[in-house]
Amino acid sequence: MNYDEIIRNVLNENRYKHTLGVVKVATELADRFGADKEKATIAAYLHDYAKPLNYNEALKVIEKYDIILDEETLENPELLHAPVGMAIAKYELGINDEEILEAIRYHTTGKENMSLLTKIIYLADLIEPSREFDGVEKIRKIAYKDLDLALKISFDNTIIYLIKKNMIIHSDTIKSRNYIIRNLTRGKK
Ligand code: DGI
Ligand code: FE
Ligand code: FE
Repeated sequence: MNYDEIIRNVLNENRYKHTLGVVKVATELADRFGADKEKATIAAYLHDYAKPLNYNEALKVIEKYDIILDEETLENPELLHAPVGMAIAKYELGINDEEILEAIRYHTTGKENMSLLTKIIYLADLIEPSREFDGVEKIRKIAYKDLDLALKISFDNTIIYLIKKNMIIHSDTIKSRNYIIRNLTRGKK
């Protein structure tokens, strides 16, 4: 399947450019940390497939494929595109690799015990070259050396951002951070 062509037809120019950046960084990180480069490429291409859908369109996909979601995801249109993207990848594009599906499903919040591929897609999404936010340079540098430390800083950043905006923090975001912190302290002992 030509994922580049699929995505170019689905996303607007900016979102397509973002996606190419995610593909680039995800393959670099896969190289660096020994993940499957082909899976990283496919997950990176497809991760924001559902981004252009509005809330009702997204909900329709969820209902059509009987995807069961928690309330925190359902009440937040920003979060919905990740599980919807997973459903479209699985049921409409025929992706049946569980690792790729997990990486798409959890690319926005992270999850407890993320696979290597999920960590790579989460970080690539955040640090691809067109991303600009305070602290992105620092995460960029650390990501190529220490994935877990880069993730910890990313979760901190996102949670601080959400608090400042008075937004609900998804429990997966909290759980991912807790899990990573346990891992990091264990590594130091
Ligand atoms: O789709 P992208 O823009 O490439 O990036 P993304 O899938 O990481 O989505 C980013 C948005 O998701 C951003 O506005 C912050 C938001 N977000 C991430 N974690 C949480 C969250 N929003 C809420 N409410 N709760 C979270 O835990
Ligand atoms: Fe996204
Ligand atoms: Fe993205």
